[in-house]
Amino acid sequence: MSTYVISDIHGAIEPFIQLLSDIGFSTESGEDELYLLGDYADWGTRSIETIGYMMDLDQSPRVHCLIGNHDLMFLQAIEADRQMGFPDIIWYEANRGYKTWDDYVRLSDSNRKAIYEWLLSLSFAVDIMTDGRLYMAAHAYPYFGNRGKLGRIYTKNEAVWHRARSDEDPFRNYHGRKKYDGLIIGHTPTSYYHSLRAGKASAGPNEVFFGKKIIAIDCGAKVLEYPEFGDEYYNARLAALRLEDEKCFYIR
Ligand SMILES: [Mn+2]
Repeated sequence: MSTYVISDIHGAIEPFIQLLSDIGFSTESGEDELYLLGDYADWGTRSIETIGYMMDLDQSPRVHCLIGNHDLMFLQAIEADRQMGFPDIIWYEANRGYKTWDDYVRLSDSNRKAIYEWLLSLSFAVDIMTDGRLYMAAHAYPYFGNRGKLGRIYTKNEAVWHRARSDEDPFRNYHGRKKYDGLIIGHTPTSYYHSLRAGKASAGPNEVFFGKKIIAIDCGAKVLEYPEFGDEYYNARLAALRLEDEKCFYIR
């Protein structure tokens, strides 16, 4: 049994399906587990299709979907639209959600309701135990719900938005009983962490980043449809990390 983690698909549905094929993950057979750390939507033009695909995958008990900041913004736009008759314009302007929203409003009422309920159902963090190691996976930062003695409050907002530092122990303020070996996150492209470690101003490689307590896996797939981003575009990839042997699989 293997455990795979993928994050920040951002509408890149074709590379994602190819990556699943490359790692041999299927909901039809096998016993591997797949953790998806959020940001299914925005940037890529096939975001609604991507969300639909994730909703199907998520039917499997071996697939575990978390929420990202883009999925949360999408959810908040849906809720604003329901309450006020229009979505949050800031979400539109700043976060490349135009196409997601345009496609969403064209869906049938039942499909819109299904997306809304699926987004609402997503978790902010999950524990992953494998080979005697305990990880927490979240889109950006730990979240513990209301359980345990936390020492300080970890918020849902931080769980999807907060940028973990490459050298920090994100569990330093957690005083619960569990002993976490590491936090696995997406959200921040790994080139950022590699360039910080190298002390360079230019971007580092789009490779999975292994820090002391964090493992970052977002290899920048959000710009796969944007050649105008230059090097960022040419280096953009989608990564799958296999936890048991820390082998990384890449596709673009
Ligand atoms: Mn994100």
